[in-house]
Amino acid sequence: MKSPLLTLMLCAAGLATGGLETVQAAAQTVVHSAAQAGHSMPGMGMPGMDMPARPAKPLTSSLAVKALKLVQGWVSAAPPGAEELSAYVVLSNPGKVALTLTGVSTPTAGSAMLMTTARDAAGRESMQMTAAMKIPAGGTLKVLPGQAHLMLRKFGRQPQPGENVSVTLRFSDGSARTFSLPVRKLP
Ligand SMILES: [Cu+2]
Repeated sequence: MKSPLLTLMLCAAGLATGGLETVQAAAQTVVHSAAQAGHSMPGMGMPGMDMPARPAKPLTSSLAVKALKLVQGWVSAAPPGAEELSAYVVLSNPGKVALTLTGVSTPTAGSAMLMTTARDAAGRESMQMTAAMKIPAGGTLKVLPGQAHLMLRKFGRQPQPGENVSVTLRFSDGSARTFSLPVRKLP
């Protein structure tokens, strides 16, 4: 693990092919037992991983963050009983200043985190929590299936297809932007 913040997560697909070997050394290994639509992380008690449901401070956006464009964004509907949902966004940054996404929160879920996804040569998928995602000046950040996701956990009531989820993204310049993302069923 590169940082104590990073927690290696392994999907069920990886387990089926013996993927556990690759993560034995990780202090905090979490098994994703559900399909891609929703992650189930039984017994997940990792202090410090969770973000508060609502930011403590009023939200303000810098000009650079205000200029960000949401190219696309949605929340993947999960099967009944799933404890987690993935949200996806594509953000383009028309400005001359690079921005860094540092956090996510939503009133819909008790906690949320940024995660990257990687697939190894054997096709095993693993996920890692990450503290930052860069949006280059004049560039685009793609938080899309197979690359990354915003993981939302701890629902009072699971959001359903057709509903919208308000998702607040926070940035390293202290700014935040809130987007309303539709809940979509997986194809
Ligand atoms: Cu995940």
